[in-house]
Amino acid sequence: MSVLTSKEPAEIQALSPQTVRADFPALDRIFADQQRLVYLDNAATTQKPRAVLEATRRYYEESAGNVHRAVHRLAAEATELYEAARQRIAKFIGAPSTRSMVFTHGATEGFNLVAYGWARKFLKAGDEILVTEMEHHSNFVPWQRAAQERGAVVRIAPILEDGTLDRVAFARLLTPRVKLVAVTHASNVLGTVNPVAELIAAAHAIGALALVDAAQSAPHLPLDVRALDADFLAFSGHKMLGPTGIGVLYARETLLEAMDPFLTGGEMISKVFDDHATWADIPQKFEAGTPHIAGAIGLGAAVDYLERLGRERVRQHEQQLTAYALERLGDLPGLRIFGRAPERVGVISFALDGVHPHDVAQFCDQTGVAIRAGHLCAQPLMHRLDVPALSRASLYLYNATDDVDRLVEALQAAQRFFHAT
Ligand code: C6P
Repeated sequence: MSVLTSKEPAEIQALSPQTVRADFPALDRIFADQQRLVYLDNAATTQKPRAVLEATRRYYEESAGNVHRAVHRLAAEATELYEAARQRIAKFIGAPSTRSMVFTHGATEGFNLVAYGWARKFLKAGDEILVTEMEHHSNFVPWQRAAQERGAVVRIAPILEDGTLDRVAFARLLTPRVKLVAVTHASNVLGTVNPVAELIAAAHAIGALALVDAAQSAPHLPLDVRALDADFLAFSGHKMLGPTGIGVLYARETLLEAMDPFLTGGEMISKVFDDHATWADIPQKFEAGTPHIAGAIGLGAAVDYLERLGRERVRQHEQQLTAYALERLGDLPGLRIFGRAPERVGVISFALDGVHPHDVAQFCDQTGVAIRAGHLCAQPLMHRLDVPALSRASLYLYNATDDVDRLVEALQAAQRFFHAT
């Protein structure tokens, strides 16, 4: 894999997205009149580099045993690969130990696990959970359900016009009744990066725990759970070059030990009697049944790939490209961008005057440009923005200015087409 533009020392070399593209077979696909695919739906899921495809293929071809069970060679190899992946991913997010790292099927399962294992066990009537108006349904509905069952209340901190969190309102809502602050690190609609370290410190100051939705940050920003002082943090592998169906919940060991299991069955028990059972040590207590072994191995390879590229370099590239995209899209008459936070990731949601967001996405697709449209799994935010849906382009490390130019051309063509008809 060669991803650097020159022979300068690694720390000062810029990422070369054109070179990086060669690692992603899907990006070779040709659509629409011999145009190469321009993939701008990275907030939904990313493409996979050969290193990840190879790692999962090798597991299935050579080491397809189950983990933590049999003594035969394939089972031992599978266990070794699975646990080695856990170790590398733990290091990637600065987790103090692998005991604090639960493999899940994705960010969504992570939040549900905490909602079942912690909230349903520890919340009392009148307690509050504080979220923000920019949460994805995954970091919202599980708290709604847990609160309804426990007689607790979900409070929603509003956003400001530029798409940043209203810190004054957040501080006002952060009363001693709040037992959990559940906040997204980066918004999948507005691109806003929240000051999570400060929000976590504020939560801790009133005795609440803090959970971070890192689904849109782990792929794009350097992340350190210890520096953030997060109590819980969850993300998905498929949005960071890894396979679908695998994700991670990080939680403080003491919390995982105190929590109830989420799913029960094989692998998560210590002893089973006729009338009750006891639980395995963490993190196995939360990994019932056969896990997504190939997924974990693939995510380990994705993390290695991101580290080889350098997360600072990825961040820098995306910041430059986002600035370029905002400028180019901002120049289009009749296009309105939602979210103007100064600290942001490369997620750009917009509305095109007089054209339904789904038609925009469909039109772009016909030119070989993949973007997403819809409520973006954030209906409370859509209500706040007073729109039924939005179109969204989201960037990643293999995107470059030529991709943004193709998007702009597609949008200009869409405007001509829909305004003529
Ligand atoms: N957002 C998007 O197109 P899962 O589906 O479990 O991998 O991730 C859920 C999730 C949680 N939080 C945030 C901030 C997210 O963006 C997502 C997934 C995708 O925006 C699919 S709706």
